[in-house]
Amino acid sequence: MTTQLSESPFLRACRGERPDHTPVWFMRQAGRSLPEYRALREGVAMLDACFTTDMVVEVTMQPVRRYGVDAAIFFSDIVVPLKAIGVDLDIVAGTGPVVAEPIRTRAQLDQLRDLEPDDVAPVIAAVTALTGELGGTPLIGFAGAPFTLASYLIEGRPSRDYRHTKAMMRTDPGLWHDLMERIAAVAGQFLRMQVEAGASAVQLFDSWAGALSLADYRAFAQPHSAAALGAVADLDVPRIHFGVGTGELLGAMGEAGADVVGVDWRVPLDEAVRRVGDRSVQGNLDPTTLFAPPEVVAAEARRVLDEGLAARGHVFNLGHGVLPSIDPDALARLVDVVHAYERP
Ligand code: 1CP
Repeated sequence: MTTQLSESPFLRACRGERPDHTPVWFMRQAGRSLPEYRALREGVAMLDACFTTDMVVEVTMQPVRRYGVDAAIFFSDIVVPLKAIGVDLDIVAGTGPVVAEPIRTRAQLDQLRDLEPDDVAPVIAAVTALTGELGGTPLIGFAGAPFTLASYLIEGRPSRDYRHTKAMMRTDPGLWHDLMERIAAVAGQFLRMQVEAGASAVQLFDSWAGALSLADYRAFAQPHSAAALGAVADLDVPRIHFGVGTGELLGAMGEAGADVVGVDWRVPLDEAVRRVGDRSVQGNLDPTTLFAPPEVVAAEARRVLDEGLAARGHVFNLGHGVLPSIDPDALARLVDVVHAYERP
């Protein structure tokens, strides 16, 4: 890793340092809200785009060029490694991931094999190409956490209540833990391949873990997230761990092996810091704030930055992803506000 990269504001903040400006990037910055993304994706299915090296490189670069964010998030999807090991699934426009035959039995679990480099060759080629193109800007690799991936595999599609997922968890804990172990292995393998190809940080997305109580999270999800994060523990890259509605889980998510805990907008960052202990935090502007006038966005962003001063390191982000209808100019202004912020 070059000095320019290892001393970048993003990696410094992940390590708990205070660079000259607070680094900022946005979950889902690459994608739907950008006209240049929509133009490129015209007539190309989401999963086809994810397996086309040139397209992955270009879509990952678009927000870096437009906004001057401090990190790039790799353009892919949490279901890509599952598709790559042969799970029959698609990403349906307007819905999200849909699995042809939801996984509910041990025989189906036994079909889930390890991820091999050849399965994701065009994906990993994009990581390599991006590392060159980005220069001193860090690339964040990512994977879905076992609980969130399991929710898609077991429900078969996005769910409101995760009834089949939780039913398996409670009625057949043996099957549940074996399935989670399998998924954690695949997620960990995917993270490791991205880092070995040049990604300089990783984020584990447990977007739907907030559906669990703290006790259930600790019993049924945390050990498997810890295993996925553990797969890159020896590679010396910061590990970010993020979920939505996970205020009560923040301490446990930190303990799973995160250097940085991602916080949604429901818990103020100074309170989040009390829950995660001696770790950096990432977040946490409510994405819908971006529909308000610029002066309101700026004031809310400064509040988040003020609250973030309680942390060892703070990476500015939204509390969840960019919504498709958010005006890109509002994001560009937000980056300027974060970069101009001076600590009191
Ligand atoms: O056709 C399209 O453009 C599909 C929209 C889309 C995009 C742009 C999907 C379908 N995925 C993505 C890219 C994506 N997904 C990225 C890279 C871009 C970036 O972040 O800038 C990442 C990191 C993800 C991760 C992802 N996929 C998560 C975790 C992050 C989160 O937002 O919570 C989840 C839960 C998914 C599943 C998924 N994929 C797509 C959709 C619409 C969904 C959510 C469906 C649901 O509500 O369950």
